[in-house]
Amino acid sequence: MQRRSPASRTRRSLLPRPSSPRTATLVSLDAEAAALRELRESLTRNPREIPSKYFYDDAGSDLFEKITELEEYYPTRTERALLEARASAIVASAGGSHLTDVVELGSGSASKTVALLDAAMVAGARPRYVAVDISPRAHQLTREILARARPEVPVEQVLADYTKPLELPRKPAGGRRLVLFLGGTIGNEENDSAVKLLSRMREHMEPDDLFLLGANLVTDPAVIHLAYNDPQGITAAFNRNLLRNVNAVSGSRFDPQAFHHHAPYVVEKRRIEMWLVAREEMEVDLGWIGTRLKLARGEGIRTEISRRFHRDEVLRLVDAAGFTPERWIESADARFGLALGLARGSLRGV
Ligand code: SAH
Ligand code: AVI
Repeated sequence: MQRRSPASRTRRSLLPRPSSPRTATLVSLDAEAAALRELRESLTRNPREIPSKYFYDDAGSDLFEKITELEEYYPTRTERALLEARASAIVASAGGSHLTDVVELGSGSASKTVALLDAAMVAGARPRYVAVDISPRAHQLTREILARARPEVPVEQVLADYTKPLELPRKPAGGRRLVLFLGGTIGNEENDSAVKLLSRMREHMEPDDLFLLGANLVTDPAVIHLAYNDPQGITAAFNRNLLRNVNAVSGSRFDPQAFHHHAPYVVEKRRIEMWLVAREEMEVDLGWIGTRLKLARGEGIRTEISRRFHRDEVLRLVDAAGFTPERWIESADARFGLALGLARGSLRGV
């Protein structure tokens, strides 16, 4: 239970104190004010929520990388294998030697993207890679991975929240752009915001540029459940760490250990829901969010949805966002799919 009033602290800056060993994932002072409003609004919603982008402070990005290496977490290796097997076909659809620009949203460490950059170079293209991510740590991992693996590829990094209006480096004239949204991250959005997000991506593309979307597919509920309930507790640590980031961003005083990780697969909604559930009744000082949060024992805060799709749902999303579905690539175990969409001239379907 946290009871110190925010008034007893000096509110000099919303940025973490210089001595703080943690990095809050905020981009600007405007973003700080917006984050406090967003947290207040989401924490007072029914059910209470914290947006999943708050997972990704430095520690959260490192924990996510650990998750991707877990035996139980199948999506990353499944998508990696698909990308490696089909990279040259994807690059051919994206313009082959005319491909000048690979842009990735929520790029993380970008370790899977290397296969596509390689295929582009084999096709005779010399693409620039533009990585967009909210996490400075993810960008650092990308720099390390690409400097080691493909030092010849020029890399530009955009530290930004892709749910907000986004400025990207201009596409080189006359070239083709390939936009990537991988990892199944689209499944972290409800339908309306998924279409909105993909439509925003379409705005950064010209007709005939290619969009590649990775999506988790409906499969055995037990397999899905285990992927978010690993016995090592890495996903639980990732979930609780979100509260540390929220504390750093907002001056709130959540005690992560006072919550347990709860991640059921909700069959009828075809999605994992990640929750942090209060072990005891508590009242949390929300710092600069400007209020206190009362939670009953057993009351939860939802931190993420992770949807599983049927192929046609993915293709409908792609179409609704202004892309003509061009190709569908699915893993042999039917757990993961890649949809390729060509940017349409008119935005039919939006
Ligand atoms: N695409 C990578 C990483 C997936 S994890 C992969 O497939 O492994 C999700 C990534 O998206 C994280 O790196 C996180 O920092 C980033 N992210 C989440 N929400 C974001 C947002 N609103 N804006 C920008 N990046 C975001
Ligand atoms: C980034 N996103 C696609 C991951 C997922 O599986 O929904 C985040 C994650 N949450 C728990 N484990 C991984």
